[in-house]
Amino acid sequence: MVEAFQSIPASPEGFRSGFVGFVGRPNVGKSTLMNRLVGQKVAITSPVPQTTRNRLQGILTTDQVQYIFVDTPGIHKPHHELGKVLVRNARTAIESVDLVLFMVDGSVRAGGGDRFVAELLLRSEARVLLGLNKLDQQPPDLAEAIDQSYRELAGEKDWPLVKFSALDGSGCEALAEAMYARLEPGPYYYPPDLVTDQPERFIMGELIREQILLLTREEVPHSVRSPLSGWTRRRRSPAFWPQSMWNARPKKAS
Ligand SMILES: Nc1nc2c(ncn2[C@@H]2O[C@H](COP(=O)(O)OP(=O)(O)O)[C@@H](O)[C@H]2O)c(=O)[nH]1
Ligand SMILES: [Mg+2]
Repeated sequence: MVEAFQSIPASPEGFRSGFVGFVGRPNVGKSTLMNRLVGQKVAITSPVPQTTRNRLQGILTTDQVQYIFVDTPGIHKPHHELGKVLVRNARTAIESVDLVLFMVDGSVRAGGGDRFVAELLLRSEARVLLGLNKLDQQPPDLAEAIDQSYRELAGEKDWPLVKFSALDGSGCEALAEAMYARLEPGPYYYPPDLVTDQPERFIMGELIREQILLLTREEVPHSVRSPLSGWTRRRRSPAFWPQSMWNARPKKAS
């Protein structure tokens, strides 16, 4: 890892780079989009909200640009301790990126959750792109009304609207171009071949956590973690076998 960072080349003339924060209420498809753009699974996704706990960066480098996508935990009104931490992390993310992709679920109209996020963004200095995801599920007869419900969230500000589907990839190239247009000239922040800032060990732990969340639903708290103490690579098989079991932090007395 250290060696990799020592070998970051100088970026070519006219190269652009920047940090793009994916911000939005839970379940709009932030992690799915991250995986789609990076071209590999680096973020875990699930139909259950609040899967993303850590700030995870996915990296896409082309000849012209290096995007560092910051997958933030879904923002929603905090009802408990973990929720408050998630919102605080998302706020920090908003302030520390070059561009915010405010992601919404384009298959339904804007709701209270989206309004809560929009208000956070309106109170910040962030440069915002409004990203309408799940285009594959947008009913054509309601498209105009749905789009309008999200445009209204911007109030006085004129956030450009981009429509796409992270699931089937439609519109994702246009989205990448819209992001490119809003980034400044800059260096390689990471080696060009890196797809995430997280070590392999973390990604593997996350993939295990994803399966636990998928298979157990109600029975396991969302604070479940799966730290790996190590793994063994099996000969003639790409599979890794984790050597530790998942655990969950004990609940704080409320
Ligand atoms: N139909 C459809 N489903 C999507 C799309 N993007 C994400 N999803 C689904 O929405 C759910 C939540 O996605 P996820 O990426 O975990 O959302 P996050 O909480 O914002 O990170 C998952 O079941 C995804 O498969 C899309 O473009 N179209
Ligand atoms: Mg997520």
